[in-house]
Amino acid sequence: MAERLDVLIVGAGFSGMYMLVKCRELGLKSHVFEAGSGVGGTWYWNRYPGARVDIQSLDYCYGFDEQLEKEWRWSERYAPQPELLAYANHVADRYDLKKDISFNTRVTAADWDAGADGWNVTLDTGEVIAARFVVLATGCLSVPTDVTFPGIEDYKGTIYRTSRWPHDGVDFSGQRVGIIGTGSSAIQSIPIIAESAGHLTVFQRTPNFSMPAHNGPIPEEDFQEWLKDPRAFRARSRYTAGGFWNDPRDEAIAIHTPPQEIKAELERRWAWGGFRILNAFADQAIDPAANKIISDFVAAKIREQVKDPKVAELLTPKDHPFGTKRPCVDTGYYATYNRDNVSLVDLRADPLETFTATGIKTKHNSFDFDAVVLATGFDAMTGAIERIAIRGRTGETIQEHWAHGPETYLGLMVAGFPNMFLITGPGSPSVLTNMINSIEQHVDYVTEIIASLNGRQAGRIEATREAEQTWTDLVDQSAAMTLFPQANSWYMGANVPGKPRRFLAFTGGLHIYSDICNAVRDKGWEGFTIARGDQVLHDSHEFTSLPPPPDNMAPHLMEMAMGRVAKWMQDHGRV
Ligand code: NA7
Repeated sequence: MAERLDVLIVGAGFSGMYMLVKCRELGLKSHVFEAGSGVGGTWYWNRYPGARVDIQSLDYCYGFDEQLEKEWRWSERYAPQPELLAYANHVADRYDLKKDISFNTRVTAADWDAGADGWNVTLDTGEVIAARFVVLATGCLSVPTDVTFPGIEDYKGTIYRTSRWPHDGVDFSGQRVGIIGTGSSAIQSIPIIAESAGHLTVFQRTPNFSMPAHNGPIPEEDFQEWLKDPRAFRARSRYTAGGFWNDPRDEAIAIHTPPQEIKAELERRWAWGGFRILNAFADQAIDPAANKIISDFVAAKIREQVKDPKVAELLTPKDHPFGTKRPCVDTGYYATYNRDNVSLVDLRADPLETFTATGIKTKHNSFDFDAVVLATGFDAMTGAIERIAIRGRTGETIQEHWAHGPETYLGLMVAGFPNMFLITGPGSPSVLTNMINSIEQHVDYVTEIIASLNGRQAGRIEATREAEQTWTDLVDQSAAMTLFPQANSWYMGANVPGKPRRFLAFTGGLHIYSDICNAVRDKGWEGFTIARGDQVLHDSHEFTSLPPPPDNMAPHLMEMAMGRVAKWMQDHGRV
């Protein structure tokens, strides 16, 4: 590729594909590099049995083209991985995207070239490509953690990772199978593996909360309702905290609600299924007393589903408030422990000591397995970005810049790294939301930035350090006012040894975040420096575009829930 690109996009998941669509609209010369052999990102890699989306499919799909929306019909409320991958390929073919994607190609480095106002990007083929803009559409949960276990190299059976599942599937019929981990990937795959395995042994270090999906075909009346006005449906779900319609009750306070009313509301949401229970009460994510009410309700539901009280107790989370680790959405998870061919090992009481040639030895037991599944999670949010050797304008690397945890402006740009955009990066709402709505918001916004630069013949844009620090402080303080930091979660970087602890997402919600981004734009891109060569065209150091609190906010919630943003604004003299 001899000619310099306008935009080099890393990753052909939902972010990278939509970025390519938008770049073409602007007439930009753009190209995508993708490590996998196909499009789809998360849905390309995670092919484990039972893999499916945990946001409803009518929400979890692109909304940028009404025709695309109307021509695709999801088979289930929560689409399975093969269908999501088919959808990704449908989109790629419909917009003829693959001709501008290089597959099986990994980006290994990116170096800022000051003389050219652009990047030199190195591929694993050794080729170096010049590009004016780099868009890191690298995914939030795309790099598995490097978890390893003593003796694993001696094990003679087969090891599978949920996040790198064989493309032609795995037949566990009659086999003795072990699985390590009880996060979402394990909770989705355990019921399916148990159906065919001779015996399945689950190694659990920490139990998670999980809610039933009540999956099945999309009820016809829901689909007809959606069909009446998909635009309105989309607009409504985009302008919510989570980027999907979840029946939010912003003024209902659990600690002020009579117990029978709480129970009725939680039962209603449990019967509906999935994440609906996350929005039952406005104080549940911020007040420990309110959260305990919800945690106790879900714990009782776990006990109802598991026949053996000892197993039920082991499966009940006690170390973190409900919702502070991403809860799971399952189909038959807890009932699977009622099967004769499934057993649970509590690694807290019986720690894993080593793999052996034939299986796993714990402190008190040893197990023989034909296969072991590792469902041990991801180096979230920063993992994929930090695995690229990115060197910015001052010679600083991204790892150096993020030595104390990621710092970004709006989760979109990093000071010292001009013309480099992150899609759903750390410091944006990202993993706390429906990723597709967040992706579309980010990509649309990046496109606006590029169009604006082109309109004024500018060569580059960079977040200022002041704006980055203010935004990072807001992200930190917003998280600190919730219960999220109380969990040792991947949201906090706690699952990767040595990773700095910092809450990785903006807790203010996608709606507030979008308002902030729009205000930044309307103030002429505040917090950014825009330049051409040595000439500075625009220099707005401070970030001030904080929104007023929502109108319907109850006064006593001002320091709670969304009001934490308002509180931060007051503390910083910005209102
Ligand atoms: P998660 O949610 O990070 O789960 C990983 C699981 O693996 C979790 O139960 C961990 O226990 C366990 N784990 C990790 N390392 C070990 C070791 N060394 N020993 C025993 N157990 C271990 O990843 P998932 O892939 O399930 O889900 C990721 C997201 O994808 C999910 O939230 C959805 O958004 C979709 P721990 O809790 O650390 O004690």
